[in-house]
Amino acid sequence: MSEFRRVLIANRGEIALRIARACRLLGLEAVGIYSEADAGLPHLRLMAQSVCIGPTPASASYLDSPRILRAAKFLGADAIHPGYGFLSENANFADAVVEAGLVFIGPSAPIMREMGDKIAARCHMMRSGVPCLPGTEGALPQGQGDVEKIAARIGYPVIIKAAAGGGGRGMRVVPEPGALSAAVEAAREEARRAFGNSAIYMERFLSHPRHIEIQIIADTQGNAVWLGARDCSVQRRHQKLIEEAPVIGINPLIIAQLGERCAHACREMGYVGAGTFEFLYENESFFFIEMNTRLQVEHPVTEMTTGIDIVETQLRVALGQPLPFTQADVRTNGHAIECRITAEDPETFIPSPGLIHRWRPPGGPGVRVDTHLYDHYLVPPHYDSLLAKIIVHGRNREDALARMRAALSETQVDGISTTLSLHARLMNDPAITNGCVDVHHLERILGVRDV
Ligand code: MV4
Repeated sequence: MSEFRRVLIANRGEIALRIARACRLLGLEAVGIYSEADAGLPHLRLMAQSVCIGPTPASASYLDSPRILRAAKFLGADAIHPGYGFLSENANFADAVVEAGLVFIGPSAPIMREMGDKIAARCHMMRSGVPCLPGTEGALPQGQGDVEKIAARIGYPVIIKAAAGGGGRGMRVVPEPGALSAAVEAAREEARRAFGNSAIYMERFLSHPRHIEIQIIADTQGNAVWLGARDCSVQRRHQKLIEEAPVIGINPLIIAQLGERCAHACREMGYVGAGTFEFLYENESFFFIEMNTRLQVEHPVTEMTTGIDIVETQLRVALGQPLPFTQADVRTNGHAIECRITAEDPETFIPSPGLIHRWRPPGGPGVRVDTHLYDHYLVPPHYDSLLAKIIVHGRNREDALARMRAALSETQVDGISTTLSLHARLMNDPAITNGCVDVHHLERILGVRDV
């Protein structure tokens, strides 16, 4: 029923290569698509076959669902892996894939749709026993009096978020009652314009949280396990720069309890595939904010600490195989850190596409590089600026930091600006080396404000 042999990888860059490798590992054929800007990329050599699906803009290529489905038919694919970004969390795409008689490598479309609606996701988690912030039960009602009562019950400061938002889009902090009605009206209007859905909700605002997330994976037999937690607090404008596993400075028993609740929620909803529960952590408490129904950029730190190949496991569960491990088999070993090297100015973060004359990746014990780069690679200006993920694993956090410093100092990207030098600086930042920074730390040390 869910058997497949040929997987269309509906993505580009490092993650397309990562998924192609996992396909090969399992004896599956990977087939690829590329836009005009990406013609001739070497990762396509790992594909049994690939086709150009359209012009450079993502809207006419990597985001064009009908074109991707036509390419899948043409290439004889019987499954589609969406990677991250692009169509990976688009429930209508997942529906269309299944409608076309193909396997979508991810959870079912209804679950994607429910988790994509941040109000529905929050309500679902409250019912499942996953801790949530004090806030609205469902959508914020229309009446001004009701809204004021709700905010007073939650307690100021509050934050207003769009149901169709997520990832930091469409949020508004309200510090005191006098600012409430204007913020609610503005948030509704903005949500309607940006997402075509004016539904908004309200939560207690946390001013200095850490961003902690739990990786889960589940099969079609009703097994779900959590694979540890990651700390992704080092970010700027909702773009993560550094991620690590395990999480330090929080009682592992509390994290295990949280992980169990996430796995339980997955069993309850019949979740299949990889997923991530995102939490804010402040004053010794965890609060659910969002669930991601896709493979994430930072999955390697979990792979390095658990020894589990998450992409291989995604393919296995999509094939209908049971998880090849139980919760008791999952142990975390040592410490892993990932630095995202992007084609951006290390101070202004202005994108810096262009020709890379020379690419010298780092190596050595405990060093992994996930990248699609090669000498003379031309970074196109049209897509996200991720060039390479440098991931290190060490016996402990100190050891991992030392390995990352060495790996960064060895890495060479000539021809364009990259964030390599910023990462080298961050690996010597006392707050980061001590650990436990909050989500505003990076902007604080860079001297700018977000939110
Ligand atoms: C919050 C918050 C404080 N309080 N919610 C931003 C991304 C989106 N996933 C949720 N976000 C936040 N939600 C409450 N109730 C602060 C943030 C936030 C943030 C969260 C995670 C990682 C980085 C962040 C940067 C700024 C704000």
